[in-house]
Amino acid sequence: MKTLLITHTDLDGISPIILLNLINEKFDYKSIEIHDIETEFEKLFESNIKEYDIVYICDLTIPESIYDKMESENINYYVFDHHATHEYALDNPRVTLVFDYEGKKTCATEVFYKYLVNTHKELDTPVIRDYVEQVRQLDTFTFESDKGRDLDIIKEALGKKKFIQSMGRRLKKDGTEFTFSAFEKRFTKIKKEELLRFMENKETKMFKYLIQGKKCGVVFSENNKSELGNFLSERHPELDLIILIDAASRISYRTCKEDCPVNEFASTYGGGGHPKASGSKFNDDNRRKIIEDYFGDIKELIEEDN
Ligand SMILES: [Mn+2]
Repeated sequence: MKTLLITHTDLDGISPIILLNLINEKFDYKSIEIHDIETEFEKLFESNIKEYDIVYICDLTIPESIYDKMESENINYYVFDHHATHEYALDNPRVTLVFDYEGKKTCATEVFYKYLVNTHKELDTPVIRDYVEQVRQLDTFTFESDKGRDLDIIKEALGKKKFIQSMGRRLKKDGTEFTFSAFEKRFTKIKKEELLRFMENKETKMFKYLIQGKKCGVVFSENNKSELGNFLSERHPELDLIILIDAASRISYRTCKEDCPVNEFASTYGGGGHPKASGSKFNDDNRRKIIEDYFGDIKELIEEDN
């Protein structure tokens, strides 16, 4: 049987790969960015997606046009997700979309884990359960300890491939919980201190604007956007939300407030996401405007074919 897993690139997207490895099934995977979903699926339709007996899709909100295409091409797909923007697919029997389990916000890894564990009891160990819980805490920003954050730091440091290998090995171990090595503990402590200095510095460079009647803190950042957005929102209760501009890629919206759903705010700009964490595109036209505004009377060079 040929299996393909299509998933997101963050910890919640990578972890389904680790879980699938644990059941020793052979499979291919593709981890893709949200803004690349359409082009990546386009490529898959053009190449070999039809060769797979089963296609799992995790942690990605799939546009309706791709659902239509998968149906018409008779793809045997199963989707596992937790994004509110995906709500329109709730009635699709191939889609397992869960926002919370008994009031506790969930993540794609947990939704997929619950599916796998039904038929693979070997995944039902304290170490794997704890790992999934740490991914959930990180992805939903509902921390009970720092372990989820530490996992993400280690993922960033190791890179995707090595992280998948390393976690795969240790999730097979016995124990009462998921644990870090002494080195990892020291390493994550230093990285968290570094992160705090970074966020405090960004705080001093935050602009404040009234946008759509909301009090917004606006910062430029390419890194640590979730941590930074949450940090600034907590430190500035006078603000409704934090806007993080990553000019090379996208705009993120974060809040820790219950009464200011940033996915609604983001939808005005063609974006979406969760009530407390959303994003919208920042495209080449937006970037050109910055260049033109700054440098004034300029002319873009168009490459010519010779
Ligand atoms: Mn997720």
